[in-house]
Amino acid sequence: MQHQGAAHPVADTNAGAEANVNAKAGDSADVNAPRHLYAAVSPHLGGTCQAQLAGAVAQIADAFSAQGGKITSLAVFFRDPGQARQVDLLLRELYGAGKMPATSYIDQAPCDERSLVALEATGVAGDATVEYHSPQVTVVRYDGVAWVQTGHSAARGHWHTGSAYDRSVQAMRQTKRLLASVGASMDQILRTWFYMGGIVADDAGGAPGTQRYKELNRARTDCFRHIDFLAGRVPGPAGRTVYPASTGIGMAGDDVRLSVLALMTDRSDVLAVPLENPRQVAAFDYGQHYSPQSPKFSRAMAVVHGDQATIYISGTASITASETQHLGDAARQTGETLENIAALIGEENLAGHGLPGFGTGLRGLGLVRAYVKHLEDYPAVRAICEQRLGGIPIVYAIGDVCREDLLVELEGIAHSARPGAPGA
Ligand code: 3EB
Repeated sequence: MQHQGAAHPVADTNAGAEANVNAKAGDSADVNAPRHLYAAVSPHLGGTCQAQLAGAVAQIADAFSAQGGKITSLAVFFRDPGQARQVDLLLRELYGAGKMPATSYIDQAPCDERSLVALEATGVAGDATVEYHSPQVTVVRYDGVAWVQTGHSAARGHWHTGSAYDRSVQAMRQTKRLLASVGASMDQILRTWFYMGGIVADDAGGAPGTQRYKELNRARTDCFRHIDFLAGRVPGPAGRTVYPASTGIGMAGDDVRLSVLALMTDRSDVLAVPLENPRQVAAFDYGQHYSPQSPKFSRAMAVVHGDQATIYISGTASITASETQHLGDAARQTGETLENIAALIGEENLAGHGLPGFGTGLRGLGLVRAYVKHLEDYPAVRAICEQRLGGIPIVYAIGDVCREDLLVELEGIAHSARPGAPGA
């Protein structure tokens, strides 16, 4: 029987926020088996950015502790990026020394116009230990596996100068340092999030006529050229193309930021399998007209541990083959995007990638993030997501998708278990 980890929406509460919480995976008889927790909060009761933030942080803490869990990462979406410093200080105060999760600062306005800030959080419950190394690195350990999540510094870095290419390289170097601080390395990355101000604009700091996103792709291609991602963990013939799952998305301002998730383990039975979408051309094979150096990412990354799989789904849009579908129609683009995700994580595709039994459907999703290009499309995008995905945690934020004609992009995390697994 097809199966996915139980979803337990446990909190939808007071405080004027939609704290939407989900526990996924580890759906075994063992109550101590590690479980992934997800939450999204978009406060709407007024007050200052700080007040909304404090309320949302408290709600996430309550919801996760009700599951016996702890927070492992936080993504903060700002209406006013000028608030980043204050928000960072407040978060340090709220969490306390040595207890702040890896935090990403994303200069994208929440779609709900009442929200000055929106939060997305991941957590873990059960037999897992959480190490809060710094506000930029959390390590989660269970079953001999360490998951490393990195975030950003809230300080507008003085090093943030120069071209889009240089900034992209700097973001990758910074990530390399953060990973090294906990003994991890770039080749252990399975998921990247690239946030770029002015992503579809010309690069003022670079050669005339170069688009910033294309410069990001050039920098990523140069940096990734020498990295043998997830070597030894990917089944199949050696030398195949392996890139992390990814999101590449616009934000306000002109910064370039990178968050990553990496996997450290000595266990040889933990597999990482990059997934391509049967409905789409691989992004790394996109034509030159799209970007001279193609975007180096996989459509998803499935991490298989025992009978469980966690599938990190890249930013996905209304593209089939390599063409945008439904020009100008955000509702139909959302539907097409969900079809793409369903095909990507479906049994046929997983079996085609050597993972029979690990397929799931939209019901397997534990967390989704929706990037909407134009605020006016938010009601339609949200209606379709809620209709197809139910009450799972979703943050909706305004983000420029890196092709002019794409109006919406969705990413997420899905969980599945092979039938016959204990408790499946
Ligand atoms: C697409 O399918 C949409 O540059 O890392 C999606 C996910 C997109 C990741 C990236 C870009 C990236 O091509 C754009």
